[in-house]
Amino acid sequence: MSVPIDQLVQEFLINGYVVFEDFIPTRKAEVLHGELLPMLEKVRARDSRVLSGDLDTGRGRVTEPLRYKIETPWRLPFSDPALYENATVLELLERLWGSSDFLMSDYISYHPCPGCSVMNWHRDGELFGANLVLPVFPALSLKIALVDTNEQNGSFELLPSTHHCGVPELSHVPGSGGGQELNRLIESGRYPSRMRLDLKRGSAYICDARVIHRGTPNRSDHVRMELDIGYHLSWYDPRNRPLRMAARDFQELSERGKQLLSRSRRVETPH
Ligand SMILES: O=C(O)CCC(=O)C(=O)O
Repeated sequence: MSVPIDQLVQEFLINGYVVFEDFIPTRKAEVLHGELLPMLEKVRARDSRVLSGDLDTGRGRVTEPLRYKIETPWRLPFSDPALYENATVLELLERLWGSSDFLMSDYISYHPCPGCSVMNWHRDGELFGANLVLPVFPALSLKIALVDTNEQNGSFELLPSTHHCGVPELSHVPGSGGGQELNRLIESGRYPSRMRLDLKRGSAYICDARVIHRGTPNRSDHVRMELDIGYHLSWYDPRNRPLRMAARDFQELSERGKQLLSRSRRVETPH
């Protein structure tokens, strides 16, 4: 984490992604992994496309065959400020967005399990209009690898710098199925910049939501688990379910934490 902030800003603006090596210690990643495994078992057992289950023990859904998404409960080890309030990450976001008026939008984890297949090439963030390209998308996620990621377990594959590409032919509304056309285009052409983000357990990355990317097949014997912490500029509505936390937990946050989580839903029992 000793890369100068100016360099991180430039790398992100040019490549559309940035990596934080050794973002958390391996041991911390192992503990998070261990907490999530039984939650994943519950979500897998239901195998429902509809979000279901108890937040504390495993609320989630299947997004594609053998790919699961789980909501993160606000309790330790997940509520550790080292995960969501990292000074370098917050400074990077502030520099990229030119504002400190941003919030945490959601907190989830992804679980591509052994046997899952390749995804369509797609974008997670829509273009706001044909040929209109904002320098940085107003919602960005910090993804923390909880296992080493590699070709065997289906690491994230991307076409760097494609967030700059606003031609309507490469647009689709995320989640609309329009990604099939984009997938056909990429699969039938020559794009030598194609690369994988192979990360060490505990390393993290942020990728602009418009970068063209996909998850690849998991041919290993283990889940390629990652935590995903979403941030967004306050004017942008990421249409996520608000984070739920006990009112007393909110009171214990730092001042910055209170600002980041100011749109969380305070409840008696968060489950
Ligand atoms: O498996 C991955 O890392 C990528 C997942 C992905 O592209 C998505 O959920 O939009």
